[in-house]
Amino acid sequence: TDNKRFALVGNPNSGKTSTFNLLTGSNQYVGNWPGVTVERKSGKYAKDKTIIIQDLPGIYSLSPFTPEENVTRDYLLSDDYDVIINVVDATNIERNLYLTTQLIEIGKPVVIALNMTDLLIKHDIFINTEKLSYSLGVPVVNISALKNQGFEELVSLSQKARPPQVELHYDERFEASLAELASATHVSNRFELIKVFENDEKIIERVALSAKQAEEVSDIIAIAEDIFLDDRQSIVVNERYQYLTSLAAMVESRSKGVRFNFS
Ligand code: GDP
Ligand code: K
Ligand code: MG
Repeated sequence: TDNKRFALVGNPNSGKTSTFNLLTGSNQYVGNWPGVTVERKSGKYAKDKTIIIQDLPGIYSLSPFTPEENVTRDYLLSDDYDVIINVVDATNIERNLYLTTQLIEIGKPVVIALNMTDLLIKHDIFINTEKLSYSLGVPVVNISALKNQGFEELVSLSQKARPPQVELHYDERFEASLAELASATHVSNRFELIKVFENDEKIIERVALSAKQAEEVSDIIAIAEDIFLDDRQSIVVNERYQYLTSLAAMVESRSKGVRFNFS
């Protein structure tokens, strides 16, 4: 079909519902996700009914721990959509982009809707969206769901979005482990590779490692845990935070805050 399917994803309180309501108007369908009591909302773009928008539960991470994370993750790993629209609270990018790193690793087209931009002046925050877009390899659009600004550009960029143009690069030692995991297995998708590193049971089941591969994976990760003096899940969390700390320092300046090294 000619339909384009957008998946709306973001942290709780990033403005997803406001964004969904503005895009869909009264063209909304409310139900439940199968098997869980998590509300499911989808709709059509008010100005173009060939665009289908799926709202997803607000989450901080694509871990398999909460029903919301599970619903969002299963959906994002399916073929039921074309583009991820990641709603990000512009007043809190370092925290919000933690989820973004994972969304980008899935490998499907991602567009960042930088929301709450109406608050930036008041909060004395400046964000260089071009640098942010370049660093993450995905388009970034300034929006304000409060003021209904930026939505036409958001839709138009989302319609032509391509898969992420760069691979987020972590610490060399971690990258070396991931490269070893990739060559010891048939897993090449970045999201799956990192989840295998984390020992994510569902993903390991999904990629169906052979017994021999699973053994090699265990060895590679045991070595990494020795080198990092940390456990596999914490290693990944720390890698993401380190990446985001330096990204935020590069793209954001807060005149009353802690960062002065904006260039
Ligand atoms: P959700 O949890 O991601 O669905 O977020 P909501 O859409 O419910 O928004 C959370 C809160 O932020 C609500 O009080 C909204 O009115 C407010 N909000 C959403 N978008 C904006 C925005 O662009 N600017 C401002 N100032 N507030 C917003
Ligand atoms: K949310
Ligand atoms: Mg909501």
